[in-house]
Parts: sequence; C-alpha cells; structure tokens
Amino acid sequence: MNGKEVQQVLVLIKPDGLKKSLTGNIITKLSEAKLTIIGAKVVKPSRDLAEEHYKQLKNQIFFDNLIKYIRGDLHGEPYKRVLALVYKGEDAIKKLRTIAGATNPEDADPVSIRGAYGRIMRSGLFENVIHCSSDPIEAEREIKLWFQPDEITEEIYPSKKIIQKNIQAKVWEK
Ligand code: DAT
Ligand code: MG
Repeated sequence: MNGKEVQQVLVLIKPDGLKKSLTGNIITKLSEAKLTIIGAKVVKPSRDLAEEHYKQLKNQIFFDNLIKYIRGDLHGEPYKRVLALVYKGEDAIKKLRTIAGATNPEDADPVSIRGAYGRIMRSGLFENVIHCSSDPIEAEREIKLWFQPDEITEEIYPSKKIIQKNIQAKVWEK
C-alpha cells in the first residue's frame, strides 16, 4: 500500500471558519487534494457530541474552551454550528492535513488553511478553522460519531438494517 491506501477523513469547518466566511475558500483549497466528498451536513454539536469528539483531550487545560469553541459558544449565533464533510480517496489523511496545516496556526505553513486564517485566542486556545481526522482509526471513530450510514453515499464501513419501534421522528407537515 505504502501511503496509497484509500482512506476516509472527517473534516469540520469550525465556527470561526463559518464566521469569517471561509467556507468556499476552504472547500476550494481542499479540492486540490482531488478527493471525493461522500458526506456533508451542517451540525449544531451537542455537548455530548463535542466532548466525545475531543475525548482524548479531556485532561488538557484548554478542554472546556475547546468544547465551547467547537459548539460556537465563542462565536455566537448564527455560527453555533459546523459544516461536517467526509472525504474519501488515496492517502486522504496526509493530503488533507497538509492543506490544513499544523495544529498551532503560528507553526502552520502560511499558505495552509490554518496558517493563512488561524489565530491564537487570548485564552491560548488555537482557533484553527478546520478539523481533519489524524489517522484511519480516528477517522472511523469520528465519522461514525458525526454521520449515520444513510448520510454517506458509499458503504465505507459495514452497516446493518434494523427495524426500530417507538422511535420519535420529525417529518414535514405536508
Ligand atoms: P489537530 O486538530 O491538529 O488534530 P489536536 O487533535 O491535538 O490537533 O487538538 C484538537 C484541537 O485542540 C486543535 O485543533 C486546537 C486545540 N489545541 C490542541 N493543542 C492545543 C494547545 N497546545 N493549545 C491550545 N489549543 C490546542
Ligand atoms: Mg486531532
């Protein structure tokens, strides 16, 4: 395989990316990787979703701020949301993380997304515009957290059909 493995990646355009009107720029920049988008939706992350997403960082001093950040509490309405995307293709993780740039915007290549648009907040938190999964195991965990199988155009991980009784659902009135 040697880096040519087909991978999936969860990308989140974080609330600062939305507030700075960077959605189009970011998607254009990520398209340089020549991957396929196989899922996309706007999500208002619940506290549980945000904490589960960043659970490896639970012991970091910036964890509470990080949860506020990803939920949009630091950016206010109408930015309390993220654009969640799933990309698929050869070597997708490395390609997208290179375009995204280093975690710390000060260390990031100036032409990367984080280098060009990220900043360090007064609290010390890195406000770095996008999230990209870091490895295939994390990507699978994150994609399964943010998306249901039917929301992705391809069968990327095994799924099963079940019949759910007494499940409340919201449907259009007409
Ligand atoms: P990445 O998003 O590059 O995978 P990560 O998973 O280590 O980085 O951290 C998740 C987010 O937490 C990161 O995008 C910004 C914030 N963060 C990480 N390390 C930080 C630090 N040392 N100081 C402030 N914010 C940090
Ligand atoms: Mg990470």
